[in-house]
Amino acid sequence: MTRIFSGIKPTGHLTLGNYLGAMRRWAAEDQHRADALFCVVDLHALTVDHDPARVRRLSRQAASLLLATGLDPEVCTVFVQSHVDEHARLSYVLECVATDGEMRRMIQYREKAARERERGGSVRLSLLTYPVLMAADILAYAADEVPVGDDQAQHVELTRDLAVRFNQRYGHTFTVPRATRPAVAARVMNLQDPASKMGKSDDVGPGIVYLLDEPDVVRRKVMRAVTDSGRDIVHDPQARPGPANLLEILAACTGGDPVRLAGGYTSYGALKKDTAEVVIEALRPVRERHRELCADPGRVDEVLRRGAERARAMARPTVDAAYRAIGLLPPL
Ligand code: AQP
Repeated sequence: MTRIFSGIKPTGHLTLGNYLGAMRRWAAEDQHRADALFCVVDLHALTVDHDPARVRRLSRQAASLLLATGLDPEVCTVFVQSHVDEHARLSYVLECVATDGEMRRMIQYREKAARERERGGSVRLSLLTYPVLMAADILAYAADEVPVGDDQAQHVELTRDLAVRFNQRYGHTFTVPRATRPAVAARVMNLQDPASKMGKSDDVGPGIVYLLDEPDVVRRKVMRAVTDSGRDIVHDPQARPGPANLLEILAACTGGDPVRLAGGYTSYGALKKDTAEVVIEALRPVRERHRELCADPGRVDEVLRRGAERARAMARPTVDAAYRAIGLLPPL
């Protein structure tokens, strides 16, 4: 059976980008067609300046939201990365296969490191090595597929390279995974700055729709989205990123095609109004289920406890095999 792994980083409140680019597909399709694992990758949240209490809080919230989007713990495995030691164990071994040049070429590293430096902060070493830990997350489970948004495609490519290199040098150990992306909304853009991705750790609040935003907040944010002075409405992400972003969001929420949808509008006002309403409807059940789960925290704890147990049992044989293959003496 196909094995799927994907994760979500508790670095901020989850956004419409996370939902349309990744989470929605995990719940609607991936968990039903494969042996799927979904992980709150909390170790990755330590790669930038962080508040420990906030990371803990956001990790719980991310786990609840994963369940609220429809992941069924009877069907798939939902867990927290730091609860399974195999991720960190394998990451070190993969660091012995990766090169520092490879790490420095990663776009997310370059962008985030530049942002940290601009703020006058220092860049954590873990930010540089984060893609190796992500490779470990994936390879530990022998995942065949990694459903992600566009921004993570380069990291999955690196994971493939590391798996192939390890297998060639030390003998076949890892499954070589491939990234899968959604047909639309693979990169939801910031509504106030459609040249930038809608990222959860960005500070530009009005351009980011959060999964737990109240309907009137969603409506206000979408109605204020930056468009352009063009008269016609077309889907052209390069030349017309603002309208294209709205069309992608509308298409993702309605199952339509952004190019065809563009033909049905003659004003930005109508496009924004329809987009706001479909987003509100798409998020409504998620917010409702999340509220129910908040009232029953023991349920989420139990899901995460069982998930970690299952994940540990799946990861251990592969990680042990990697330790043996690379030349480490098994425990005596
Ligand atoms: N704007 C987006 N459009 C489409 N997909 C997106 N994803 C994130 N933002 C968008 C996808 O969501 C999954 C989980 O993302 P992550 O938690 O690993 O964080 P990220 O990719 O680094 O995205 P963020 O939300 O922007 O986090 P920060 O700001 O903390 O770096 C992934 O599959 C991602 O592709």
